[in-house]
Amino acid sequence: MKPTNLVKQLLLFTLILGCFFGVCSCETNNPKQDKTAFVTLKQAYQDYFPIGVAVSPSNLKDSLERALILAQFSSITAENVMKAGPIHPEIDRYNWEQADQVANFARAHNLKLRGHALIWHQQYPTWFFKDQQGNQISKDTLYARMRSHIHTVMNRYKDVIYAWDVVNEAVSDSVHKTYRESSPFYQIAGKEYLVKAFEFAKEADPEALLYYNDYNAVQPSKVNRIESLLEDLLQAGAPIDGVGIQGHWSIYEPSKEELTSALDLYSSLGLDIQITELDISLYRWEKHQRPLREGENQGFTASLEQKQIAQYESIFEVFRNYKEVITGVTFWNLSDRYSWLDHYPVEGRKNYPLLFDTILQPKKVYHKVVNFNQK
Ligand code: 9MR
Repeated sequence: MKPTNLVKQLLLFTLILGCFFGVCSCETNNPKQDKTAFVTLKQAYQDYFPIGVAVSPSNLKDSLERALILAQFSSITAENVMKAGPIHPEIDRYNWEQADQVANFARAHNLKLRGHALIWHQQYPTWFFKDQQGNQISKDTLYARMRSHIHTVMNRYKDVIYAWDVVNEAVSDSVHKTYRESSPFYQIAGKEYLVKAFEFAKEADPEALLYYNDYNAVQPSKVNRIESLLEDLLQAGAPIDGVGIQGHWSIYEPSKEELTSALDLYSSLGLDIQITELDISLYRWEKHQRPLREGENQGFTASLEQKQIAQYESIFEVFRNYKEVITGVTFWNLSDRYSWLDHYPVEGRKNYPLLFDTILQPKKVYHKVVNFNQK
């Protein structure tokens, strides 16, 4: 065995014995903590909601990451490989390989699988909106393409995907507009495309739960716009089951009050709620990409860590109180080894937004999230 493999095997062994069954990394001087230290996320929340994680095929190939996923989570979402761009690169060609790897992993290990995402103005294939001459297609052609895409993808994973993000991020970033009018879907069909997307999804798999999914979904300035969109859908009779609150939050927001009032509002519409893309950034939310500023890459300081602990404790307390309306909580990425926030909105600004550290060990905040009964 090569030394690197030996090191890997040893780490895997410690991870399995230690983190998953509680002998290594907890606050071992505290006997009270020891008693429950073996609890995993999925065990701690089994009476509340499934705990999920967004994965890539490379997570599933890495033996340590794979073990961590299996030990801690009861649900997965494909981070990228089921989006229209990767999965349907040409009009008459689907690329199933990577999406199948995620689906087969869920099938083999009996994990719940969320489908992400059927209709989105990003990561779509360029052919989707153009005819052979490169001109914009008509509304009827758009609907035919949407229908065929939605049916084909949903049919393939019907046996394993229980919930789909049917439409993603269709609300405008401007406070003056409800709909994202720059979306090619909107430009061709207006807001009716959302209703069609839900109708096609319902036809394809009447059993699947169908969600509208968005970011900043508890931010006071956006909640009302998402509410208008949802009301439009409900009024038009769209078969929507729930709303996905992405949960790309930070140590600065949201407050408990913002979170609870958004949960109250969405559930008052009769919709189910899932937290679909949770992470707690060390930095404030910014929409636009920009270069790194000097001194900005401060690392994971003790003070930031305390703020992150406080924020995770606060939001999970709310989640637990709302277990009747929240039917799933999914983290966006597995550990601080890699997060999309290492690249966005500032390329190269390392972030530490998750419960596991860069070598996949549970962080202090992990213990706070699982040992909530010990307060
Ligand atoms: O995490 C995803 C990242 O790898 C992709 O580059 C990016 C492309 O836009 O999409 C990220 O996931 C997004 C998700 O699909 C929808 N909500 C926002 C997520 C973070 O951007």
